[in-house]
Amino acid sequence: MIRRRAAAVALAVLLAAGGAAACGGDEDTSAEGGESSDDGGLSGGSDGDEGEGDEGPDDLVVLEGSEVAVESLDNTFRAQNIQVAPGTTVTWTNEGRNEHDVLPVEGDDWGVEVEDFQPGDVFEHTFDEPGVYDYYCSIHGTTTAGMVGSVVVE
Ligand SMILES: [Cu+2]
Repeated sequence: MIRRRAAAVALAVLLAAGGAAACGGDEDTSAEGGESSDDGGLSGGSDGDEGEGDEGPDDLVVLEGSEVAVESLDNTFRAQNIQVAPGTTVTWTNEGRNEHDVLPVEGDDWGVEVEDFQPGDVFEHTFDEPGVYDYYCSIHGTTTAGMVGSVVVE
């Protein structure tokens, strides 16, 4: 969503400025509602530099709206696991300096190859059917580890 995107851009600017805090600043502020069961809320608020190590499948970010965004940055998808309503268009933007791809773990009816997902590139797909759509970047991950993500449509 807009705010999250802005935050990512700000982070990218920071990185471009030479900041070494590569994986930090994972703001959860765009997660709708007050159900921050995993986090207990952003305590501190000191420009959090927590790293993003343990975003598991439990860390499902519910995104509302007909169009939602996922960033591909520093070899992670952010947010990694999202939940959207059927008919939602999910947009992946390569915000970092590395090339990536977005490949479904099952099937091949959506996704983007590396040549079309260079830094600055955008890929979007509309998910009409309810289901769990796991995906990964074959350059920085496998189907089960590394640069992986999922879209839960329900
Ligand atoms: Cu990648």
